[in-house]
Amino acid sequence: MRVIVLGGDGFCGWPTSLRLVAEGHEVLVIDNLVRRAIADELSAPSLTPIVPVSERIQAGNELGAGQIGFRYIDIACDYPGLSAAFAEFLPDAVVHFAEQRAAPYSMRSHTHRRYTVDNNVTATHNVLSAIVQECPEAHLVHLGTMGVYGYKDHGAPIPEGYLEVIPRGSEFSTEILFPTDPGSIYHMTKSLDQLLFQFYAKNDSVSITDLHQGIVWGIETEETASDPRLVNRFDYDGDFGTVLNRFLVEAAMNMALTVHGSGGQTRAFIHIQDTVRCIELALANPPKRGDRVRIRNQATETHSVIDLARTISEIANVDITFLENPRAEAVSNHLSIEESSFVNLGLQPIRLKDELMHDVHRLATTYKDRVRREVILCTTPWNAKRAAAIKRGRLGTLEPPTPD
Ligand code: NAD
Ligand code: USQ
Repeated sequence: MRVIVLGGDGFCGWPTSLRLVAEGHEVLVIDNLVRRAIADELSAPSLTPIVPVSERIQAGNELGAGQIGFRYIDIACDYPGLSAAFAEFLPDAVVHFAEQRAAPYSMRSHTHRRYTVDNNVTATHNVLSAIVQECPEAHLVHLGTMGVYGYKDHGAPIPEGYLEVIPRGSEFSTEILFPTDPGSIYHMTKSLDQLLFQFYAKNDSVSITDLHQGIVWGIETEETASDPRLVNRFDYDGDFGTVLNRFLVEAAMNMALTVHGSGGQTRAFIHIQDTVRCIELALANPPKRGDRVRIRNQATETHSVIDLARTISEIANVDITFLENPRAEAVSNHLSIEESSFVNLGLQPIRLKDELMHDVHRLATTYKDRVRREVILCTTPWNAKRAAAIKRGRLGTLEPPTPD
């Protein structure tokens, strides 16, 4: 298959590109390297020493089976460049990772809010438009997020995209997109993406899979671990570090685990190796042109933040600290999702309990000296109320705070 990977220099995009090459596909990575630039802006480089993209690509080509190439294109700002790349490469499939993906970063300031919306929504629309213009047969696989649905209790598992409703007074049922209720500017852009997909699937019969992914954790995949030049990026700072990966680093550093609020927030998780596998499975099972958007929930486990903290605290013998939550989010929630789609296609999920200790050990032994403690705390309040709460805040207590 000929596959374009948009955002192929990032945390999920790089291991996916390598897996596709290892499987013998021809891959073109397109990236504007903005994630590397944002790491400089935040003075928070990847924990792992990632090499320049040209070296990565060279090493990727030594993997064997397939070929990998690279183009530097800003897919939100350079539509002519993007459509020319599509016209030249003529992909069978396009995998779209190229968005600003950190919720806290999207809530930093008006500049960051506007950047996130401009970048993500325009990027997605440009990709759809370029597919219609240059390669209408191509299958688009997009990385969406479980967080589009928000974290109120739904009373039933969140389905894979659609909800059956019978409008009052009607005798007929219909299926609508499961209602979104995003909790950050970033998550809102993923809700907006969904409407763009719905339109282009209907109007232009674009074949689209939208993967509603949970929080990705873990350090490496088979391919990224096979050569130091192929090492994946790993973020642990207050904006881009995600909760479980941050806890792994904190444990490796013998620091207390930073739980926001009481830790009752329940979220969906998936290991990076399973992310890569799910994308392979999605590519192998495209919806037919003319079908509605295929939405798959891409997560393998749900856990509350406090349960994760307790598990890691036990295995690594570190404390837990409860911090005033900078985010405006439910103090606690239940979360249940339908997740049969990928298991039915053959996914055998990696379980958190089996891998955690391996990752803590790997971080502690290999990368500990590169950790910058000053970037760990999450400091961006999501609204004025949260800013005030942090000012009068309770940092570093060892008992859970009482809910607001
Ligand atoms: P990342 O920031 O590591 O990678 C994104 C890549 O896209 C970066 O290399 C960046 O330079 C590139 N990019 C961004 N805007 C671009 C533009 N305008 N033009 C060209 N390249 C651009 O993020 P990630 O963790 O790899 O996430 C990839 C996707 O998966 C995102 O869409 C994210 O929303 C989704 N996702 C991630 C997670 C997670 O836990 N990491 C969970 C659920 C969903
Ligand atoms: N949290 C802590 N302590 C920390 C860091 C986070 O308690 O040190 C809490 C947060 O307050 C939040 C939860 O952990 O309640 C999850 O935070 P996160 O940063 O791990 O995840 P999130 O902001 O939701 O975003 C991440 C990715 C995003 C992806 C999303 C999937 O950055 O790209 O879309 O996970 S999901 O959450 O399913 O929407």
